[in-house]
Amino acid sequence: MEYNWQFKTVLIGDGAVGKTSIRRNYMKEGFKTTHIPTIGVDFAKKLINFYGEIVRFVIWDLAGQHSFERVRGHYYQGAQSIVLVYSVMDRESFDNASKWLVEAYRHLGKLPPTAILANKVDLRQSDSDEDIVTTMEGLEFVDYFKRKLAIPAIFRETSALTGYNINETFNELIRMMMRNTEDPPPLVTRQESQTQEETE
Ligand SMILES: Nc1nc2c(ncn2[C@@H]2O[C@H](COP(=O)(O)OP(=O)(O)O)[C@@H](O)[C@H]2O)c(=O)[nH]1
Ligand SMILES: [Mg+2]
Repeated sequence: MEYNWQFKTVLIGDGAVGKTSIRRNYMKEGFKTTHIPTIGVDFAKKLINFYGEIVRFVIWDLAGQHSFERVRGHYYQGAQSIVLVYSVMDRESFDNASKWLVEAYRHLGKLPPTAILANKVDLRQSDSDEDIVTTMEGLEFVDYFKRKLAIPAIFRETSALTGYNINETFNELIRMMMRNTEDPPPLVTRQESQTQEETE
């Protein structure tokens, strides 16, 4: 099948924050996942009918953090967007978020459109005693980062368990990548109510 857009996005963030779960929730049926053992990466691809535009969307996902040291160059190469995930239940993963952005910057130079996701918000109510990362902290971090690096970034609180904000995030990211592409094909905007998905 023909497509007029091709986008690669990379998932980054500490282990166990929910990167793979987010990818799985978004991709559901229709996506084909391929494991590349030599570089420790799963990549999943899908053709998406995005308001009449056919998009080949590829998401790279580390299969086990340990192999990352060897592959980071490959991993980042050609990424048109970044999804940085931390868990609101794991403060260390939030504290490490800026390190991940610095690393992405080192490999990509100017950063592409970036989604910063505060995941596992479904667990927030249940453990009120814990040191849970607040919405305000997330917003402040993303504001600071946007001002400092002048890149298009969005902040969303998500749950890979319930699917909260998952489709919305990737739709917004595709929109940002389209806007960020030089000499894009003409974008036909149909009614912005629904995204249809098709298998490759
Ligand atoms: N309650 C809840 N659990 C989640 C969520 N996202 C991931 N998990 C769980 O957290 C663990 C790590 O998730 P995984 O996707 O493997 O994290 P990764 O290492 O970042 O890819 C798994 O047990 C998931 O089921 C979420 O949004 N809510
Ligand atoms: Mg994973």
